[in-house]
Amino acid sequence: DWSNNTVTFSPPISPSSPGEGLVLRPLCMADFNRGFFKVLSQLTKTGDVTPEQFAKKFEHMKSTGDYYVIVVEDTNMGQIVATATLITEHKFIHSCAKRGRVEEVVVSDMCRGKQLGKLLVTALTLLSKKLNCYKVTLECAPKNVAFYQKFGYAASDETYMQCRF
Ligand code: 16G
Repeated sequence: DWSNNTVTFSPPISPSSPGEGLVLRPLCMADFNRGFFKVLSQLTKTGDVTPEQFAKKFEHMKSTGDYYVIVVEDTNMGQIVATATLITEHKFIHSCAKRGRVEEVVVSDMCRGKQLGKLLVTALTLLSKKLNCYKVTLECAPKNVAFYQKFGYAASDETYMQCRF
């Protein structure tokens, strides 16, 4: 069982079979024209990103080897319907370990109820383990805490702080 038994899928979808007419794969350049930003805009402000800006940023991310941006495409529509990213951050601590960060988990409102969020988070959490991250973390809205708990995430006694510009 690919998902390591604790998380169950019914119907039994998996990364290689995410559902009828759907495919799960890494982000590619052409996804700019498949509504990738439209999906991201359901999470937060994306700004008006040009194709050139997207290409430059994406090339940079790929060159680091630390960005695992995955998408679900509706192949009939040729549209991205969900996305999530795993980033590995390099550390000196923990014997020069890596820490995983799960970011930008979004499922299009058109595609809710298909277990896609569950699929993406399970896949990236397992990937972080495979990549030998000593921990994997995420920030989420209070209403999503119960969702992430299903995958083994727990609130820590550390406080998340930020300084916004
Ligand atoms: C959520 C996202 C985070 C994203 C942030 C954007 C998950 C698990 N968390 O916290 O990755 O960067 O929203 O919000 O998807 P912001 O625009 O207020 O920074």
